[in-house]
Amino acid sequence: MSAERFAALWESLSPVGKAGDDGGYVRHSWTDTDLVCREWFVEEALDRDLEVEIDRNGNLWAWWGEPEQGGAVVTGSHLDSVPHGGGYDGPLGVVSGLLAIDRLRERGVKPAKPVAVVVFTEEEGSRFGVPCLGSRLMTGAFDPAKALRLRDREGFHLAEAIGRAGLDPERLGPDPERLARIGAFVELHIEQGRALDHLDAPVGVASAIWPHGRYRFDFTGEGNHAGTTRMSDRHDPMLTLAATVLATDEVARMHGAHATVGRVDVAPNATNAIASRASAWLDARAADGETLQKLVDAIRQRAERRARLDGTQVAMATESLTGEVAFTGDVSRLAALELHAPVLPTGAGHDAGVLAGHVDTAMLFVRNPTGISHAPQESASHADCAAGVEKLTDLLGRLCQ
Ligand code: HGY
Ligand code: MN
Ligand code: MN
Repeated sequence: MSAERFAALWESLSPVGKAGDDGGYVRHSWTDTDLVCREWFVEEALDRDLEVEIDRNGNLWAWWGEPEQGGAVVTGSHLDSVPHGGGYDGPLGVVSGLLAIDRLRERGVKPAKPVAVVVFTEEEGSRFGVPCLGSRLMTGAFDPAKALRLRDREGFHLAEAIGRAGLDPERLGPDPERLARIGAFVELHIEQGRALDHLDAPVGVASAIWPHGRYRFDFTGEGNHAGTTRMSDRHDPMLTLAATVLATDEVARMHGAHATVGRVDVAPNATNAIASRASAWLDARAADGETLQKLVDAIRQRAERRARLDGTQVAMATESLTGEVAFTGDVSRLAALELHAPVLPTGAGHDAGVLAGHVDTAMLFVRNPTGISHAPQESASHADCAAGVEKLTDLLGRLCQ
């Protein structure tokens, strides 16, 4: 696969959802932009004589062979992005999956098992707040009734959003039959770090995904006039929020973990009013579950201690929690042995992490020279992307024959 050939397919999708002059992408699930991305996928799949279907949770599947046969070798990823994210996180796995099918055919591979490319919906959780929602619903890892009540920042319910796309919200839920038909899942993804750059390797194999959780902190205080309220009379939730953000940074460093507050919401959010309430979302990740729990407990305790000082109240709710994923199955071992590529862990979550609990799963990473992700500066050379397609083709070829 040449870099030029990879670029040809890549550039047929890359203009979709590019937002503003920062070069970032805004591709949120079930929006018009997402529907254009989904149409792009369907067209590319039909151009390859693949059978396209949308499952009860809105995930898209493009089949080479009959799914009913079982033991399917599935690859793919997601097309949604974080707000103003990079263009490779997700789409690289989908484009590479389509090109790997082209390459398998060119190599004369006659699969003994069905092969599919999947697009999981709402992987980033950027619109409805739960990451890997499509794969979690399929595997029964998330309650469909709870999912229907999820709302985006404009108050739109998931049920309305998927209904608008023609799906029946009542059908949302576990899909054990579909899951049972998958023999192996391989997700190719841009590396969200610089390990491969440091190792001077274009492609790597995942060893593990760190456990990670998302938590919502709600701080309540006393709204009042910014100009007439004495400092000693205030109960300002912004102070408790600010102390919690600083504690997050300090505690994460002490635990050798990664913890971030990247999203806040303040009311009434007025220049001349002391906030009455504020919310902050914590993204916390650590190399093991015990460290993650200690990290989050320590942050919560620091928030509660500061709240007593400020005369405010704080409440923390867990929005999602994903345990550690170790890629130790046959498919990962095969990848590590046959692809002659370095093996490395990641702190980023993926649908592969959700499927790993049910199906023999592996992940391949493609070098990201900036190491940046979830931001417009995310990048990968098309030569490395082409190398990723070849390695993915190698692995899928071994798995489907
Ligand atoms: O947040 C993550 O780790 C993933 O990119 N959704
Ligand atoms: Mn991501
Ligand atoms: Mn991703």
